[in-house]
Amino acid sequence: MALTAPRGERLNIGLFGRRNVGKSSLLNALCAQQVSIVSDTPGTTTDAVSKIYELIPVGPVTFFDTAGIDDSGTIGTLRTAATQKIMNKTDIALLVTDENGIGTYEHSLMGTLNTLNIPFILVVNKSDKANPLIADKLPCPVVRISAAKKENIEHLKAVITDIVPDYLKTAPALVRDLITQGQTVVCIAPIDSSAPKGRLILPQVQVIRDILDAHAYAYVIQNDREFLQIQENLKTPPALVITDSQLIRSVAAVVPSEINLTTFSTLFARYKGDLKILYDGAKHLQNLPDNAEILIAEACSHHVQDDDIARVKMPTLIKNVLKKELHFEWSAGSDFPDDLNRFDIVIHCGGCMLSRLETLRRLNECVRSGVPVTNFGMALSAMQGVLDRVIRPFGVQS
Ligand SMILES: Nc1nc2c(ncn2[C@@H]2O[C@H](COP(=O)(O)OP(=O)(O)OP(=O)(O)O)[C@@H](O)[C@H]2O)c(=O)[nH]1
Ligand SMILES: [Mg+2]
Repeated sequence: MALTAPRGERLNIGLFGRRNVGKSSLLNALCAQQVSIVSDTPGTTTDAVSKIYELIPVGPVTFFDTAGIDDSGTIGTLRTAATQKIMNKTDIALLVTDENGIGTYEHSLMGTLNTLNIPFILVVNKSDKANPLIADKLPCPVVRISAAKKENIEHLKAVITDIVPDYLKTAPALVRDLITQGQTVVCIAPIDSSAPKGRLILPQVQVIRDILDAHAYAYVIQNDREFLQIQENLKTPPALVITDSQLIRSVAAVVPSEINLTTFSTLFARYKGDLKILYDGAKHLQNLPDNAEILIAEACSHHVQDDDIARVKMPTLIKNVLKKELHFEWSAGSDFPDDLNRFDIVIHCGGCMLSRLETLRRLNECVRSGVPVTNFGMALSAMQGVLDRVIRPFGVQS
């Protein structure tokens, strides 16, 4: 099971703490294997070690054992930038300490983990040696273990399971919460040269399925002209119109303003990611300075077409609208840059190849690096002046 689970569904669990507290020993105890080198010389782990593991009862996880950091430091003096990078992609953190309990470093790290919105557990190791006094009021569960003697490891696994936040476990609805039984939804899916032969693309199929699950009626058409034609046939106006982002401008021009209108990308921004983060990112596009550095990130690598959205359409549109000197960089596949903070904004693809967890993790990485992030569809809407209209059905406030 562990090795067949989709990579994106694995939780990233990071082990952080001072040197020599027993992080590597804990990793070995959790995996019941000798994964990471243990020694009594402080600073044994210098580069982060990752280990894929089926952690029962948590599920598939990737552990990251990091280089220890000295007590004197705060997060600003992390011994290695690598540890910070690991933290940026951490879903759950184990803050490991030893018989010395918690001091300045642990308090500083707790503050950082809170700021970064990373759920964490304080793991007090070496309980076979001593049981240090730990303050009652900490913002996290406290688990005392002995990694060397493999004591209380099962309990720690149970606590890890408990702190997995709900938003990582369950996705919001795709569209069904926006409609009710018996209503009509118009879906606009252009069949152009970029459409796959003989079928619809997966996001369109998923939306139609969700409409059917809501026992509402899906009308599937190709463009704004067809919308005008079917409008005459409909006795009551549609509850919602969902269009491909590339047609949003012409569709917005013909759909009466009192009818809710959105795009497939916006639905997926909420379903797969975080609508608020992506909406804020899209609004930020207008504020980009001259010479802004823009990262266009795609989750898959594919053959680049002449009118490729990432390489051609998106940069051209943004340059035309903003009338500024802008610099673009591209990333593809799993190749998401570590040094995100050199960008002024990240524009990500819809992430149909990424799981929700993987998408959220990328958004978190941007937020944690202080970089606004949006997606292709919402950027297209923003650049065509219809961002607030496509957001309206969701009631998201800026
Ligand atoms: N008594 C006792 N010793 C432990 C325990 N866990 C680890 N140790 C010892 O503590 C020392 C450091 O363990 P490591 O696992 O290498 O510690 P680390 O946090 O990975 O250290 P760095 O990689 O240097 O940051 C080793 O000598 C371990 O044998 C424990 O539960 N009890
Ligand atoms: Mg180590």
